Amino acid sequence: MAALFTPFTLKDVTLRNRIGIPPMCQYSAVDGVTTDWHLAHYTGMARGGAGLVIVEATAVSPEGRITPGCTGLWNDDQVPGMAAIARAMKTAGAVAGIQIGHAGRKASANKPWEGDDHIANDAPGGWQTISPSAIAFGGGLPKVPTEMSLDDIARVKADFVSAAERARDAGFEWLELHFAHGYLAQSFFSVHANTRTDQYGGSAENRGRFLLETLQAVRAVWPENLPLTARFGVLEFDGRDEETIAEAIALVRRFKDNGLDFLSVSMGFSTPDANIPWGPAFMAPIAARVRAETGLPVGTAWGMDIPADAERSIVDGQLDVPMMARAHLADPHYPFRAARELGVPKASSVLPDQYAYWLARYPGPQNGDPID
Ligand code: 8CM
Repeated sequence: MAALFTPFTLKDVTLRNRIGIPPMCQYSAVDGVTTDWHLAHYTGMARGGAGLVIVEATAVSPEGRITPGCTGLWNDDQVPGMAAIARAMKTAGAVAGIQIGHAGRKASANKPWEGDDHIANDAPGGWQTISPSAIAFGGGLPKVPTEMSLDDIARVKADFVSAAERARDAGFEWLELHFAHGYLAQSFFSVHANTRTDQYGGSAENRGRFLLETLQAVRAVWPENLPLTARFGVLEFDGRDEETIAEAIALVRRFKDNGLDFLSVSMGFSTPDANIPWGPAFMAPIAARVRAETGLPVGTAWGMDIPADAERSIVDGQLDVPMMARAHLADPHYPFRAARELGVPKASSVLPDQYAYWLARYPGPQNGDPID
């Protein structure tokens, strides 16, 4: 049996295989409330056979949305739509995950296909952003954020807790804290974004404080028997990566000591000047180092789409859950394709009976063998 199609258990949750779908924003919500688009999108991917499907970056407060079309869990009206999505994904056999986050200085932007740039504060969808320090990201995101006060920091941590409670009430079983990609939490950790001189800036310990305190606060309300995870950028590809990785690994050890169960290893995206070595499975060795030096199970997205690469990452002990994002946009039944490529017997059995039976039932068109 291919390792990619072996189960993975974390706390009381078992993924039917190692295929994870990381969060992918759909920019299709209205006032943070999901629409028919989301229900069909997530249900379709769950029916495709993945073990874990993580719902897109969902804002803990209105000003924490990346775009005005992002989903939210800052009020109770947003729960029923998310509950329907979690239910449908579980019925399809996937573990229902969700990422909660705050976009910080990258918030208040247009949809990627409508510019991907900041919306002026006085235009519809524009709002004043917040961040650890009053430093703009740059490029197409030039708005200078307001430096957060200690009250702001306490409020956002409380917003994470409320959103986690709503995610729990909606029936999600895997919670991912968004500590990556240059959004608010990553900005606290990053020297590119944080020049504070109080207890939330300066040393690596201080720059990690917001992340650690948020994790601790969420752990107190997230059920002990369910995985609490984070996506965290452990390097920036900015020329000082060895230092950043060492600081990040020290922080991840503290996350683990405070109840983190799994890390989705990613990049910081805190500077527009990063030099990212895109390529097949390029993050896998970095994730493997985090796994080896922290003892936490890990996943990573980014270039994991080739089934043989994903398989090797598990066999070689680099990753526990490789994540494939855009591969599932191209083909929501990607796990079926991966199973066929890896020679899994009765590959169609990774799909629901409603599909699998018919794929195996009749001779296929090419050589007379059934499609699986
Ligand atoms: C969009 C494109 C690419 C990314 C992203 C997003 C949105 C949120 C995020 O990451 O965390 O890597």
